[in-house]
Amino acid sequence: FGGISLLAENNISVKTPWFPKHASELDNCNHLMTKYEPDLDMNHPGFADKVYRQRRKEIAEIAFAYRYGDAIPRIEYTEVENKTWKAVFTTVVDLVQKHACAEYRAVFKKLRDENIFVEERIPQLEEVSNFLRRNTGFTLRPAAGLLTARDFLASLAFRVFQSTQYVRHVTSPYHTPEPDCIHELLGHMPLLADPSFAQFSQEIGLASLGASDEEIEKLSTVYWFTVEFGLCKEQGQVKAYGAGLLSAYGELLHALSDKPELRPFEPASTAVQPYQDQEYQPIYYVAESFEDAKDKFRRWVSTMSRPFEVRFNPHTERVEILDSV
Ligand code: TIH
Ligand code: FE2
Repeated sequence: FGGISLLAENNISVKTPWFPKHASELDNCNHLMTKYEPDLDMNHPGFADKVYRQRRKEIAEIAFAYRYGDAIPRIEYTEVENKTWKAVFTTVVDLVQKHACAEYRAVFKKLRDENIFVEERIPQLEEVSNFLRRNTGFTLRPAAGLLTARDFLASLAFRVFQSTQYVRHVTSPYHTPEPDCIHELLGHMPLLADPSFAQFSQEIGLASLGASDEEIEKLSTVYWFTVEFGLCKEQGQVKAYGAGLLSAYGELLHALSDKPELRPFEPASTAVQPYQDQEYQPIYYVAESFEDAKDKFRRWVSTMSRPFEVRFNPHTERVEILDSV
């Protein structure tokens, strides 16, 4: 394959940070950022709630014990947890029709038709993982909380999405600053089952493997303004595709109001825009389409400094390293 040859692993420069080469090595990619944990953050709505914190610990243990190849353990969600889900789900059902992009709406309908998304109970990660597998080959792994950008992005390279399994505190159903399974399910799952979007997500992941710390920061910023908070055009209208918008009714309405600033998605400038993870975003980026976002992203990634290329082999679930010089 003209000019490109397979590189032995020990030929990678010693300066390249370690990265997983096989999906099983994602067992090592579970480092947490602790900034929004209910135990540590006094502003967390669960800070004073002992029962809530105990529940979070129980569910976190499942993620820590999880190993590649395991089925994702089932959680018996409590009545309160299911009630929180129902509150968010019923609002999202109404808003989606008007404000979500067509790709999201299509999969959302499929998830309802297959009885995976129902009002009364929180879907199990295992059933959603199986749904994704048959649509785009994505699968889920349980995560104990907010992961480091490097670990989280690395998993995307293998079409693996690390998903939290606990539920936000019942007193703040419509917005939480940390991810929870309602955000993962309503925000992320529909688009991970869309082929074009799944490809885009995986490419961000592939670009992150072995990247420098500065490049990881840029990639996670691009991820933030696209996968988490992206807007896109659809027949002259602006629609939401970002997961943080589709799981949080307050911010969705804010994003589509005349308050925030909207800018065209341009990876080079988007990647260096400081972002806001406590409150609503003051700035959103609008993509022309997923295909256009992918094209622009590819062109930008090709300007990055990594001295090798990577390619995912889905048959072996292995990342192959290609010398690009
Ligand atoms: N703010 C989102 C919600 O309330 O559903 C959750 C998050 C999005 C991005 C990071 S955390
Ligand atoms: Fe998210």
